[in-house]
Amino acid sequence: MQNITVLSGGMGGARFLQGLLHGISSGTLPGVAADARVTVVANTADDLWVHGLKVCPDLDTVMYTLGDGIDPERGWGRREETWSVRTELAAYGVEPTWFGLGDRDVATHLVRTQMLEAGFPLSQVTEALCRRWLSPTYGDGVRLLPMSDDRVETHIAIADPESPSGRRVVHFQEYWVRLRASVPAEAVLVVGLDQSTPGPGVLDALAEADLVLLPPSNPVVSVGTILGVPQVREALAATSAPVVGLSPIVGGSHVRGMAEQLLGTIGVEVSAAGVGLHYGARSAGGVLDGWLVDERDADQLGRLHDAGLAAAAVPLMMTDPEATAAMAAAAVGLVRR
Ligand code: FO1
Repeated sequence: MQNITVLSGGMGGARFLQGLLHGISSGTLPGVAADARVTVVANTADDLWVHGLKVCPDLDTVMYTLGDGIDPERGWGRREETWSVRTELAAYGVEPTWFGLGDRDVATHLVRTQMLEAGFPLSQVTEALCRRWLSPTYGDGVRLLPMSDDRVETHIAIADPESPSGRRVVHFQEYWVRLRASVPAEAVLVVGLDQSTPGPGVLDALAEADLVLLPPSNPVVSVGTILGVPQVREALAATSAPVVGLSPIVGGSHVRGMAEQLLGTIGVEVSAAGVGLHYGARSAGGVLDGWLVDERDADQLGRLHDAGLAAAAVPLMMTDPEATAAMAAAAVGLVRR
């Protein structure tokens, strides 16, 4: 198995990629060559223009995590970070103060914003940033592709008694960072998604893959948005590669983030089987061939098998790269011909 394509959000996807790459380099993935290449197709709908800078949280979390620049506790932004710019902006009373940019992180956004304003597409900007963060460690073994070069942004409709419609819409980052997903999301609106085109290399990465993996990223606002880019679903349905996902819901709730809230919003059962059935079996018009659930959810395997999915129950806690590599090995093993 030479080419593995991963559809990734931020923290969950980045942590899974760490384990996948650990498994590849240590030769513990059945049938996967030690020089297998990984292409990451990352969600860009969490992106935000703030203080005149383009911030791409999921791209940066993958890039910093694989480049060992991530702050391991936060799961986003840089390790050994300082916050002088954030403090100075707040001293000027400049909003939003609820979204913090670290000083080191600001340099990434300055480089990205300058390149975008010079006319480079996000895919080429990302490639340039990855020459610093990924190439020294992985050479051309890892590629990070934005799902699209077009502007796509997730917004959330929340209740607002003051407004005539009884609702108002906030950017996903405000919903998550300022509101901590503490109020019901009445609707998820991904602005620009229907008009977006897959970024350069994305459709080829799906068509030429020997394996496609859906890590335990948010099935609504991360993997869900990638699947919503026109032509991506069709490419998944058409690829000769097996497609395997890992459940982000364990024991009925998300491990981290706000998947629970958003699954409810789109009417999907908050369970390991619920998400697997939501993605659906390729044999029934969905996108999956296999689905891994945590051991605690083994009682849900029957529903998945009935839906035409290969399924197994394995430990799904990404506690360290070895544990995560075992999850990746289980995913490969599930569909190995
Ligand atoms: N998350 C927070 O909880 N608070 C922040 O102030 C914050 C700032 C931030 C800046 C850059 C960046 O790349 C990510 C940042 N995040 C912050 C995390 C971000 O909300 C998440 O990484 C994703 O968007 C959700 O998956």
